Amino acid sequence: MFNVILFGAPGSGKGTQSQKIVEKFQLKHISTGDLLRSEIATGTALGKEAKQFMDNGVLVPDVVVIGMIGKLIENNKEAKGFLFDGFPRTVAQAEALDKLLKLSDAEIDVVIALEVSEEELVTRLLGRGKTSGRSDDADETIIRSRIEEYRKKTEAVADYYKKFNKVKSIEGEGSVDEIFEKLSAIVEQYI
Ligand code: B4P
Repeated sequence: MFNVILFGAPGSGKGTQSQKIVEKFQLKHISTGDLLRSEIATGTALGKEAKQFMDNGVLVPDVVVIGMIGKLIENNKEAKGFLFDGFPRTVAQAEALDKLLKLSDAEIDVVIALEVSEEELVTRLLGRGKTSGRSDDADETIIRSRIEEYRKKTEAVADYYKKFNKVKSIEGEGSVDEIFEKLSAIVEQYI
């Protein structure tokens, strides 16, 4: 089993590149952002709780997100591998993920970090906000809060995996295809 985390700030291209990578390498895509938005769209209790956090640009509590992931890994044991997109976002989530994978005798093989400047992140997210209908993309103040959450809580996740020598960083600015080529070259070293 091959497991990869696509890591980066909000708007760094995780969702965009994940779709291409899972298609090329036949991995199971796990995006906590997509899962939470689907809970909101169907009006579940979990979705109602998550919405309050997401609309304010802050992270959803670890316990909510970790519970969701546990079920998914359990239900997809036959997968060739997982691509985690937007998860883990805190060190507690990273530690929980390691434990969950260990139950299947698996581990994270590589964390690929997309490096993008803050101004480019804001430009991209405001651009997406014009058409996506996502309330967290519509307002620059909320976008800046999300980036601050990333600096305060999520950057430490890269440090956690650096201790195990699992992080590869790539420049996340340039065309979608150029970045995809760089990402694919890294994944090919492991598959
Ligand atoms: P997510 O859904 O994970 O989304 P994201 O970080 O905003 O964006 P992503 O990085 O995937 O977007 P992309 O660049 O592809 O999170 C949303 C919220 O959910 C969080 O704020 C949080 O509240 C909650 N949440 C999710 N996971 C959680 C967790 N584990 N724990 C707690 N809370 C959690 O796309 C951005 C734009 O850039 C697009 O318009 C795209 O077209 C464009 N773009 C992409 N690549 C480009 C390129 N190379 N050049 C130009 N534009 C590009």
